[in-house]
Amino acid sequence: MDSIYNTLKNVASKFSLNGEFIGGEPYGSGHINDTYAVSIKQGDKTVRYIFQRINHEIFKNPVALVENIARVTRHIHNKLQQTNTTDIDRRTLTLIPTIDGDNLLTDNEGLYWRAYIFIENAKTYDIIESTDQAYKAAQAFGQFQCQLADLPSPRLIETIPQFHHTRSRYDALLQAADIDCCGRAASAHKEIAFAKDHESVVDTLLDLQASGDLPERITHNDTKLNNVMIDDDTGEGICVIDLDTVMPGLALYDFGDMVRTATNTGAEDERDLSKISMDIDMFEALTLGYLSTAGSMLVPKEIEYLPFSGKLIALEIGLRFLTDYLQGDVYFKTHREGHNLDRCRTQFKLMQSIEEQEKVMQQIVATATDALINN
Ligand code: ADP
Ligand code: GN1
Ligand code: MG
Repeated sequence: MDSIYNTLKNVASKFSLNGEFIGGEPYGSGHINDTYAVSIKQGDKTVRYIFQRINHEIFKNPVALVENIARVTRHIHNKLQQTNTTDIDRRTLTLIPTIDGDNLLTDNEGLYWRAYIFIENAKTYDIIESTDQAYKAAQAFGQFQCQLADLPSPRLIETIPQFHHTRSRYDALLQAADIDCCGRAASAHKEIAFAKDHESVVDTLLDLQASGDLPERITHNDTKLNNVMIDDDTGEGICVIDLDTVMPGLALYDFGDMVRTATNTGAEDERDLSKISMDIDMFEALTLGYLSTAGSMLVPKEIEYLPFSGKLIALEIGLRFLTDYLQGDVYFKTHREGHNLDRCRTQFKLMQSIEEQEKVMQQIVATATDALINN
């Protein structure tokens, strides 16, 4: 038996799963944690669970992180119960406790594990397939923000401080380019120049937050399309997942990351940049879906900056991929040489495409907002 099998078997024995471990395999395409689908025989049924080894190089305080997730999922669970929802464990993540009653397991090697109920009959998508999917995903992320608007205090902990602080991301890039520890800056000189040319964008939302025009909310902060499960039968965005970065943030960071991932006509790591552009129909679907759930909660500046947010987040994630490339690929999982540079290039190409279409995007938001007010 291989070592993953033995590791998962050992980890499974520490969680309250009431059954016999059958096997497990790596699952999904996330860039940060190690995710596994694990099968457990319970009576005559085989039931799957998601096991995740939390990347503690990135998430420095896994105990507090899982406590955030427990609070958030409990809150949503209670809300769903109040509306007599029947399939609650498909509509919010459900942590499985360890046999000691904790939400987190520390194994013999000091690695951190958690387990979730597996949401069956639903999938995540790395690349969008239809405008309907964009609408439904945005609806789900908007609903998630609304569900958390009345989470009781205390404030959630910041699992990664300054996660969406675009100015800090920009400064980190300049520093990495300056130090050039891996001798890669020359191969990325065009991308570094692109970043410098767009410095004027990086403070926009931070300034609006500082002036009080944008409120702090509880946000997801990683609203990639593949962080919402889409129901196989109904196409509904049934459950928002990947809750490691749920913390105080701006609603626009969430909408921006939806735009970055759901409107891109190519893959995040596509090498043929002629395939990368912003699909305006997807943008319209995202706008309508998001406003259908979160619209009544948003303040005017949040609505006004919806088109801008996609451009900002494409730039910000591009800066992060580029920084990681220059630092030797120490943050994001990579699967080939130059992977992070390829990812950076798609983000910058996407940003350009958004800039070219910003006027139309603004019209779409204006029309959608009028419709919201008149309904
Ligand atoms: P990462 O932080 O590495 O992106 P995720 O939490 O997003 O990890 O999980 C990776 C993938 O595993 C998701 O894209 C999804 O396909 C799958 N997944 C995660 N949680 C569940 C779940 N509870 N049920 C079914 N699939 C899940
Ligand atoms: C990471 O975990 P995953 O793959 O959903 C990253 C996001 C980036 C994204 C880029 C904690 O998300 O911030 O936008 O990759 N998550 C973290 O694809 O850094
Ligand atoms: Mg994910």
